[in-house]
Amino acid sequence: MSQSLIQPVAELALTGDLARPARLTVPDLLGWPQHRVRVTFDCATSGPQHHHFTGPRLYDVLTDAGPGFDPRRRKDRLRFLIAVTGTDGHHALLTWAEIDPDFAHAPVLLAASIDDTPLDLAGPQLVLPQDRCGARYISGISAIRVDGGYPGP
Ligand SMILES: Nc1nc2c(c(=O)[nH]1)N[C@H]1C(S)=C(S)[C@@H](COP(=O)(O)O)O[C@H]1N2
Ligand SMILES: [Mo]
Repeated sequence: MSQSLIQPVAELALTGDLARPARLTVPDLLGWPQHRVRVTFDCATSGPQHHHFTGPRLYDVLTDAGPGFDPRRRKDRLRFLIAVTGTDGHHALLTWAEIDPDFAHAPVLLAASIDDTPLDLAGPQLVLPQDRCGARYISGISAIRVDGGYPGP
């Protein structure tokens, strides 16, 4: 009856080499420690953009999903890729080592809000303060796949 009034809630699928694959909404992301960052990035078509974002660390969310490496062996993590896809098909890769505190420790966020506007309906946005260019700031994230490739020796 009132079905047409129900707003679609964006869901993010965490899949791949994970012990605990999950489907997360933006409100679910508020369950991790929240970080706030101000960033400037350059867009090739519209120039410098300034925003502030809040949300959990990508590292914290993915670690809780149980990536399939031996956490005691640092070298075992180096084969893992993180593939991030938006609802429009925009797609980018990170490596696990990029966000791992034992390696590059980049403070990448899975933002739940942009400029104090919640992203509940649009879906979370990837925030990479280390990037000069805006192209990996994927908005409307629908899927994150963790891929360990071939097991190491
Ligand atoms: N889903 C999705 N996210 C995206 C893009 C896109 O095409 N699709 N473009 C990227 C690019 S090139 C830039 S510069 C920033 C633009 O962010 P803004 O629209 O807030 O300026 O979003 C990034 N995120
Ligand atoms: Mo851009």
